[in-house]
Amino acid sequence: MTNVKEMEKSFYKDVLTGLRSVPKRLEPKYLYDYRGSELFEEITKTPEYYPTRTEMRILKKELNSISHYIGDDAALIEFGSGSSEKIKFLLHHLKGIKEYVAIDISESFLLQSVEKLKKEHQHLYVHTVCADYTVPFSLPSLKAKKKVLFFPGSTIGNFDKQERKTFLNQMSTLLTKGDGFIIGVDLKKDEKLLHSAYNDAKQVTRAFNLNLLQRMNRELLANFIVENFEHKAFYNHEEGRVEMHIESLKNQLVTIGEEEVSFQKGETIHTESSYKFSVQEFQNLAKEANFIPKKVWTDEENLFSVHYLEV
Ligand code: AVI
Repeated sequence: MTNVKEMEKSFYKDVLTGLRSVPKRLEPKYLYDYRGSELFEEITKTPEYYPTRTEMRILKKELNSISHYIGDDAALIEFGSGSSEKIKFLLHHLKGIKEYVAIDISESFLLQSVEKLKKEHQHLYVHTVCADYTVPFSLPSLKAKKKVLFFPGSTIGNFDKQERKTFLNQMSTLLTKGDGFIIGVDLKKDEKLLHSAYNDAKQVTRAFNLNLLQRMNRELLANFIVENFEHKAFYNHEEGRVEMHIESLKNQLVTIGEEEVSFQKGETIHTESSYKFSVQEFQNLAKEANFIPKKVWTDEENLFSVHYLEV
């Protein structure tokens, strides 16, 4: 597990390394400070951002089938916040979930959202783990017979090739035979739909991306002038991913702590990749990490998929 102080130190180090590399890049996990997490929640409610809504529809439609795979005495272990409609829905309808573990990088967001869940589900054992799940960590000891990991929202798409391999391998080592993994995976689709999902009319995604500059100003005493930068998101066909960048609108010098970083006009910071997969592509990845694909649920338009894997 990584504690908060260590996370702050590595944020500074990673920012300097990332902004001095060519091309400039920052890890997407840094988009999620408290404000970033709030903005992400807002994105999920925009009409253009179909993944959250579609995944929720799949969970509702397939509740009986999901219940069958989860069984009657399971601990559901969620990566991400405990505030989403999805987890509330599953905890409310699946009586086989006896225990819930919420794992999130943002401690304040995690504690606040889990507090509400505890009140609503007084008979549920609830655990919180503040951790960066992209690095190894351990689970608290659990009472339930079976562990089921829950990784909704296609966050797997935000990992690069090596990271997703490491992540899936790590997940399979947290489990023993018969345990399960429910994972949401965004599907390849029409580029126009993808483009508008990451360039919403209300510009919430823009605010989410540019919040990273404000976060560096707040936490690292940087002096980014936000107006001098712009949000840029597009589908990279060859790579099969939506890329999100922050573009510098002029030549400029920015101070971060004691250090200076220069930007050329048009130069970008690559802040996030969001890979899209076919069902087959994802199942192949899962198999490489020793998972057995047991079931896949999709919506009528084939926008999104939810997979049930076993070890
Ligand atoms: C969290 N993750 C799956 C989102 C995505 O679609 O890649 C993050 C996001 N970035 C911009 N909009 C949403």
